[in-house]
Amino acid sequence: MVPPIPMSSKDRRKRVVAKPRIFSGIQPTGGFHIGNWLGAVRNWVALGNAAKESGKDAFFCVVDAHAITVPYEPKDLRVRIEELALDLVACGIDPREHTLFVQSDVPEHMELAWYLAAATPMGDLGRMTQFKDKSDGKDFVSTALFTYPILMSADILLYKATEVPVGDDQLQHLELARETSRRFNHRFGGIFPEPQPLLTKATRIMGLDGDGKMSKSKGNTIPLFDEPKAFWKKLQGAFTDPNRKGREDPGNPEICNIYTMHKELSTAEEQETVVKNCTTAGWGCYDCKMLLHANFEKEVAPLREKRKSLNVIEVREALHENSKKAREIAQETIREVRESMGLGCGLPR
Ligand code: AQP
Repeated sequence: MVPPIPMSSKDRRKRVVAKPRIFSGIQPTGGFHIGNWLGAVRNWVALGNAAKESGKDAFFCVVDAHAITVPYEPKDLRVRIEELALDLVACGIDPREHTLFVQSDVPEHMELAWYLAAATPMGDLGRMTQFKDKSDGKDFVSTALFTYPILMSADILLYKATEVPVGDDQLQHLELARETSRRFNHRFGGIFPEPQPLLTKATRIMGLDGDGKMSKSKGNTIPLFDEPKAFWKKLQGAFTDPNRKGREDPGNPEICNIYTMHKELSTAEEQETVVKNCTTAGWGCYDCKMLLHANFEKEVAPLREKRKSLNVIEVREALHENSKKAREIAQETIREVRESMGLGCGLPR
């Protein structure tokens, strides 16, 4: 076997032209909620459908290796992976059309994360706000929680993804992935494209308590697939504009989480009605929430029915098949990375 020719500095500076490809992931850390749906997954479905039309690939991943960075129950994890996969399929991610798979079924994610760690300064990880939020006041903080953003960079770069639909909580991590791509290319040769974020209008749905974003681990969520009664009970108690202390106080829709969701789910006319009645105290928050709930129901009721009709064995088999497809691409990237980094004995593994 002839050893690979070392890359010239001109080659290293070469701009990487990658096939347009969408990648995004979601953690199986608890109940799939309206923040995940409005902030990310609804967009995945739209982008996935558009991608199909234009011949672009779309990869969607249940990122179970990320879910073990915080304390968890092993017996619950497999159930959560399966539940989340069903949620995603019910939302419209068709595993026959798109590569929906489970992250740890493709071990190359973890391998690339180690290689990328060699090109990621520790200081960059220390600046990540999600690490600060999730480690603050905890007795046990895993090393994996600190290196989480490297694994996320690996998830994206492994498939040379060019577009990543996320909520704004993930923008900092995505910026690190872009920086890692640049750093790696400069040091070892042009392999990775620079992935671009794709945001929805609902980039941040606040928690029901108004204390930070809606988050599975904070228990401040409305699960998307809750039955209407349970859904309404939670929505009714949701935090709104804090200045509307009484029914007669006019509100400011622009600082109200309920209006953020109206922007995603209600017609332009309905949004106008909401603004008018909120700013003049014509409506109380209850009325505004009633309209929002009705509009949620219009979209979610068919998804809820679809979810009930899904066959879990078929979904599991589809995940398995898709992981094989993902692995083919992943192994090719790893081969390139190992060659450019000078790893291994020189013969194929
Ligand atoms: N509140 C939110 N508003 C808008 N988008 C959100 N996302 C999450 N919460 C909101 C987006 O959903 C996608 C999947 O998120 P994730 O589960 O992988 O991780 P996360 O951002 O950490 O979500 P959670 O619910 O807060 O999970 P835990 O509590 O386990 O950390 C991402 O694109 C995210 O931006």
